[in-house]
Amino acid sequence: MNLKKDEFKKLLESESLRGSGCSLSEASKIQVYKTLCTVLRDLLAEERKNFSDEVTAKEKKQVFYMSMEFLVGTSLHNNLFNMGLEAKAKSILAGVGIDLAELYEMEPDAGLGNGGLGRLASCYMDSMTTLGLPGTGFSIRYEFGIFRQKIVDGWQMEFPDDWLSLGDSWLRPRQDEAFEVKFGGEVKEWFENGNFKSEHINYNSVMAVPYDLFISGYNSKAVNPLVLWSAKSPSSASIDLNYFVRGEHLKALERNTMAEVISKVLYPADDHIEGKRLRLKQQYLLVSASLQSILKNHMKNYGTLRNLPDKVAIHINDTHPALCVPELMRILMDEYSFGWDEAWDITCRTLSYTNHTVMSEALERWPEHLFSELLPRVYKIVVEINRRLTSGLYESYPGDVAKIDYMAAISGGEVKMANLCLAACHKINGVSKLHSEILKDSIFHDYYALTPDRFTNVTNGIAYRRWLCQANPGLTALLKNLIGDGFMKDANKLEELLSFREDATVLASLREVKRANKIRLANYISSANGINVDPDSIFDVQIKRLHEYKRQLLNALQIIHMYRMIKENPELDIPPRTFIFAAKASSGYFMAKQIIRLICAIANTVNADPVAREKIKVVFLEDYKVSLAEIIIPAAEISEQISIAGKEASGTGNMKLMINGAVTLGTLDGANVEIHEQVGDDNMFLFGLKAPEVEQLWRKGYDPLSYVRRDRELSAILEMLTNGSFGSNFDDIVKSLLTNSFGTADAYMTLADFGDYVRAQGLVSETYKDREKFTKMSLTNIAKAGIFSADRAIGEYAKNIWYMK
Ligand code: 26Q
Repeated sequence: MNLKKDEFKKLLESESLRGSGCSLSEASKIQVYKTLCTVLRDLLAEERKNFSDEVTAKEKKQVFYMSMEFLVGTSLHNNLFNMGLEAKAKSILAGVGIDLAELYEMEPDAGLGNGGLGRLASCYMDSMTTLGLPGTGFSIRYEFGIFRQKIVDGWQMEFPDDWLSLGDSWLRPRQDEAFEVKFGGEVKEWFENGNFKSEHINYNSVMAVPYDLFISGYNSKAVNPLVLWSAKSPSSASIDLNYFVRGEHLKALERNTMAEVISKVLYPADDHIEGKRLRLKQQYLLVSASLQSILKNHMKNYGTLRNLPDKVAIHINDTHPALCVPELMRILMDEYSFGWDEAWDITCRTLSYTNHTVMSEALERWPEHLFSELLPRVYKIVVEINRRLTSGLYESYPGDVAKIDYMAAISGGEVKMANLCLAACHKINGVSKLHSEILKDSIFHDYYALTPDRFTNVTNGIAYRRWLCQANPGLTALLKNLIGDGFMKDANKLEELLSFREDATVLASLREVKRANKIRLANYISSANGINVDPDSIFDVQIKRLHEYKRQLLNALQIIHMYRMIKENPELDIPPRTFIFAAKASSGYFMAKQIIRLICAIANTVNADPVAREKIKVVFLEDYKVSLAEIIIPAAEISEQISIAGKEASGTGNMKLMINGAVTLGTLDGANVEIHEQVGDDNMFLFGLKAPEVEQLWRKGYDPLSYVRRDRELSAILEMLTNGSFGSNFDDIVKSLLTNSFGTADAYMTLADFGDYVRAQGLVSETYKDREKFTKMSLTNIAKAGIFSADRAIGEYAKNIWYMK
């Protein structure tokens, strides 16, 4: 951005005077922080206006990315970096005695998401903007984002994340552009001159107020908005006078607060679905307000909705915004008088859908009675969609009632959101090659067989300018020295690094950069956990949501094995290792919380053991979030990606770690398969059953006990979980591995993969002894990571799914 330092300073001084009533040099740190954010926000708002005017004038096609989650993280560093203002800001602030880095540290994360899916949405906003594509994100302005996690005696405790106290600075409210969203009530239906009519009556209104969070692009004129809806009760309903005049003043306000709870808090679950009324309200608030605003704007620009699919693409990020299907139908028919067939054609050609999971417990379904009571008009539309859908299916699969039931939008008293998307969307994609194949072969097979052309793959990608260039300035500077700065706009250029693979000086510099990052992380660990770790040990990290399928437990069991080996032979010749974990568990997920407790217990035992702690240390860092990931990832050397094959749709942490030079220790699952395609056997540590082998073993009948019987070491490790070796008992974990009576013991085959995992871990230790060799592996990973740029992924979405130029 073309802003001279003295102009920038002037803007800051005048905002300081306006907002804080004093000059920059007199302002407190918080005031300076807010001043800086406000100035940047207003600059972005101005650029946004220019960009949006250009898009409108040129009648460019726009994409709207609908997602219940955007894990934005912090924005100050990102915006200064993208706008080319970081050095100027630093020097202006230094002039008033403030270190810019301290302001970075003050900023709360905007944690409006749980994990992978939410962060992916944010990475995609960044790329769309850098590439100059007109894209708008739509989500909810949760007052409380993902909970803050504290660990007390190994137990996860959850605390509210009150991010708006400071995070508000980035948001620009548009109070007078709210949309009305209708809940409850009844539907009146009649015929008028032979035409079917319907009216939604006796409903409760909630107003959705938009807040813009402007997204900057790297060295780009484009600015895109992330629009966050906040629920507010309509002014007419804010106080119920009937109650008020009777002196029941609190009761008079009840309806008011009931409306506003809709956007209070993010649901902290990313694994199983909860059929909660409030969650459905959140989804409808997002969908209805967003679609109303898209259509209103389209009408303003084009005066018709007939060309909607040519000018607008609406993307459904997992099934959470699947209500887009019936809601778009509703608005087209009820508010713009379209007939069913034309409305359906427009709807199908406008909408596309990404699936992010194959786990059946995560496929959303809603009890029909709840759905019809809360959204009576939308329900009627779903019923009609389902009637037409199933009668079509009877023709394709005559008499196959089970199949039709499985594919229906409504069956067994439930509304099935994935099937609604499959019935309507013109494109459906998975998020890695393997995952997209699994969708076609298994869970979505019946739809795939009917319309194969609708199914496609877009392997996930990451905003590497955040995860490499901003988070790892040391490595970025080295790369610029070696290959120039072309890679900052074109990640494929990272491949030029390969020519330095045999260059001992470059390898030494790479090690030096990594060591500096490890020291930074070691300092963080020491201040956060009071544990001193050795920066010359291998930094081995597993950072992701806690879930049984991701198998943090497998990692933990292997650490116990290493601990036992060291106790048996204190002279054991292995390079010292620091195991670093960070993970939040869904609040109601008992087993996940037990696994956190186990990791913390192992940490306590190992770190206190004078012999073992010379060789291994274990650290569980609390409150995993974007800004913590930005500290851990640049320091990582081993990236643990050890999910059971077939369950991790893609993973994106694997890509962030790879581009920062960590070597993957993983199964052939999700995007690990494609990482392997890039770097080959020699530059990663593969182990474990492959997806088809997992399937086969299930069919054959998986017996976890047989592994324990065969392997005395394994049985000794499990015994330590129940005999108090780690302070307390972990009977529930052992039970989940061995004795579940429904044939679902060890559902994620931890014991089946244990042996091969131990072998691969041994190879990691052996390989690391040859530092030169290990550094070459690391270099190769950096060089080959370009394909995992979100720029590539967004390019594919734009071309193959959204049909944008
Ligand atoms: C659903 C209903 C009610 C409450 C919560 C939810 C819910 C919320 C979040 C269900 C799922 C999620 C998040 C899923 C997720 O993050 N999936 C991950 O998506 C990444 C991006 O594609 C992949 O890389 C990961 O493999 C996948 O696990």
